[in-house]
Amino acid sequence: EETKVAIIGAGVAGLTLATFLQKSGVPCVVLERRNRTYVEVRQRAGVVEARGVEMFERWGLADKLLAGPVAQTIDYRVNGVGRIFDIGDEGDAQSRFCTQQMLVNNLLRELIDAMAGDVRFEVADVVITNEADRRPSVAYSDAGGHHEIVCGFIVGCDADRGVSRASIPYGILTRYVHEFGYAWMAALVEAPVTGDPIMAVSDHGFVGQLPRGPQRSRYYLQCALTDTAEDWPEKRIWDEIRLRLNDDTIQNAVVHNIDFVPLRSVVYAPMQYGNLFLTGDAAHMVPPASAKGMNMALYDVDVLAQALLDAVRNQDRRTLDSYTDTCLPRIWNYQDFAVWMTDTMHDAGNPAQQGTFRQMTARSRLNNLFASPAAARLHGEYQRGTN
Ligand code: RFL
Repeated sequence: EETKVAIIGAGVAGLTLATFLQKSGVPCVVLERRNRTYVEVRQRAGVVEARGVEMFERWGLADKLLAGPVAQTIDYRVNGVGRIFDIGDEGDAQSRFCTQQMLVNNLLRELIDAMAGDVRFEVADVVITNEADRRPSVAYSDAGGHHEIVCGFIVGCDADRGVSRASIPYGILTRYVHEFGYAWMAALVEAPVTGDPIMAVSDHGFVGQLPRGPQRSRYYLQCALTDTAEDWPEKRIWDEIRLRLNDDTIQNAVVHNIDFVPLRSVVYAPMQYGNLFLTGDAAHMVPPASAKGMNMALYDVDVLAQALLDAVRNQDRRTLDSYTDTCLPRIWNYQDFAVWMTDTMHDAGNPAQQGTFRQMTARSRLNNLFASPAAARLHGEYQRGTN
């Protein structure tokens, strides 16, 4: 069996790439280890930044894939006192509300149901062959047996624990990592965001509340790296939310699930080896405080899809060869933004975290967003993903 591009992983990166290629007439196959339902119900990010919206518009897919407008504001609170930051638009596209789950579902519908794209679920034992003197290929097994697909290019969209990055020989990649030393407890609850999305620092630690649909929101609470579900019974979740937001009027609501996310930043470089290319979480991760992980994955896909089109249509590999060099400067820029957001939101809160000196400088930094038009403008650019 043959195809042009074999894509490992049907997350947001793999499905977006496959949809762009399929729409452009480039044959591709997506291999996913989970079943379709699992992929459909996985919930994470909430907003496609303005740059991502512009990208989907350029590929002619924005209205098919993205939902409507979202608040272009963030309520930054310190010990319960909020100030509304306006992300602004400066004439470019506006970010749109579109949970990752909604985007993935729309991509699946568009790619599989509307365009007859080839996505194979529940595959196992994916083995990548990517050697200079052989045609690239991907072998896998499923309920029907063992299969091999010979291809021109392989794209690893299988996130941090996938097989793609692991297939690259030792010594080729450099891993750059920063551990923040704390985690987030993420709770999906049956209560909407009633005002603006909230990012709140307090003497008791960080709490954020972000929209996840008309009825739901996601609360994030700073916690210890060692915390487990046993440390967070429902009563404690709501007590801590009221305490950190300094708001006794918040009512308990249904908690659908909780998750623990260690805050960590990682970059692997280069993002390519031979005919294998890495995108999204397979190549880099940022802490969710930045709300950039999915958006950074979409950027990689935008660059790589165009480069693959050049290679397949025009036999011109130059943009493909410079894929890493094109992506890395922006990745480091948004890694820096993620560190800024994460440090500011946590240092400015609980002084036990980094000491009172760091608390005061972090609060000053946050204050600058409202005191300095230059600081506000840069922050708006990062939020929109346009710089
Ligand atoms: P995904 O979405 O994890 O998809 C990877 C896919 O690969 C499959 N896979 C394999 N398939 C075949 N063979 C194998 N050996 C395989 N190994 C893995 C997996 O089953 C899966 O289907 O990675 P991708 O496409 O790179 O997308 C990255 C984003 O999902 C991620 O960066 C974001 O979710 C990060 N993120 C957020 N990003 C934002 O832009 N804004 C946010 O507000 C935001 N909030 C979040 C987040 C991530 C979170 N978690 C769970 C870490 C909130 C949370 C809590």
